[in-house]
Amino acid sequence: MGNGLDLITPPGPGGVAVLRLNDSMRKETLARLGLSEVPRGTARLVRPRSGEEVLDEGLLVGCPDGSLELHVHGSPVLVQRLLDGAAGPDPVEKGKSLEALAQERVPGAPCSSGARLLLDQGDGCLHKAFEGILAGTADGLAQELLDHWRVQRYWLQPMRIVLVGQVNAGKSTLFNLMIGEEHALTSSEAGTTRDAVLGRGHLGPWPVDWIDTAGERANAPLAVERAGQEQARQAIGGADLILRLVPEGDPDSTGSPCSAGDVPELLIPSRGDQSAAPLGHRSGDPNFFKPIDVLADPMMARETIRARVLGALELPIKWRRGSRQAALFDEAQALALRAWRAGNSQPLLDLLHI
Ligand SMILES: Nc1nc2c(ncn2[C@@H]2O[C@H](COP(=O)(O)OP(=O)(O)O)[C@@H](O)[C@H]2O)c(=O)[nH]1
Ligand SMILES: [Mg+2]
Repeated sequence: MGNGLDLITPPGPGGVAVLRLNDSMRKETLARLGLSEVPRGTARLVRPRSGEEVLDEGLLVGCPDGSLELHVHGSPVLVQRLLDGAAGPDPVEKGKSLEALAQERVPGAPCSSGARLLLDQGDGCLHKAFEGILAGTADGLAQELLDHWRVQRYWLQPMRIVLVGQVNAGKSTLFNLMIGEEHALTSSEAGTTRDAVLGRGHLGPWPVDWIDTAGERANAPLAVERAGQEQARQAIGGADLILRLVPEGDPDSTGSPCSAGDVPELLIPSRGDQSAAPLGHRSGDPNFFKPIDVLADPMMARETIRARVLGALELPIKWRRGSRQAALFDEAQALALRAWRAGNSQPLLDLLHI
């Protein structure tokens, strides 16, 4: 089998890696990575996948000569995952043990808790647990693994929170606060943030990828700003939560131009300095609290966001995992356990290559 993707930037760590799609396998490669064509001379923000897992956010570029290029972050681990993903069958089908799968994901873990979890499974903890479950000697363990997966999966795949709201709602100011550095351009000039910007932060024990988006202005005057809004809609597709900032005193700020599907949305009143009448009273919505004021009281704003986001995702404020404890590390494992509970052991047997 040929390569679906060729790396055309030098191998090794780099800011950006460029992968060219092999023309003869273009259709299969796009399908394997969960992507679709882009017209010649255009580019689109995309999230290539390996099975259920989103590998990265990058650009799919339709080059003037008709070829397609994928521009992604230049980590060697990521590039290898993309090359593997484009090459075809997933690792389970290739016959890798659970231990090997866990070990190879350690370098890509987004936090030390995730890396430790993977190291334990690399030592065989999950394998033993699955054997016990299949043998009927591990009462309650399947439920415990599933309960923990709901929470611990964010140690392996940071939660993605997209900031949306009208222009000047304070999205970029909050984004900078949550990632702890000046990153996104903030300005009172409406329409300053034109691209979706991604930054890593933490909420309690959980790594978070924050995505700052262009504001929502109907009839945005510049094509580049409209393109930014399109990026926002795409970013929402794979998000765990939409955080909508609603500036105080904004009469029609509860409209929802972004189509969110089943992604939960959290409303946070923002720019508390502007309020004449608190929005919470006006809307009658019990979910509205005192607005945050990121400039006047950043600590309180951070604390409010942490409490409300963790609450919305039903996550605990603190979480400790016992050492050498079995844990799921892939959605396919959760699916296999659910199938087992429904009376079908085959997916679980497949994971153990029995
Ligand atoms: N007083 C006050 N000003 C804010 C707050 N958040 C943002 N701003 C200001 O509002 C303007 C727009 O903020 P920005 O973050 O760029 O909004 P965005 O368009 O939603 O990204 C900037 O001048 C910010 O300094 C806040 O909580 N309080
Ligand atoms: Mg902005």
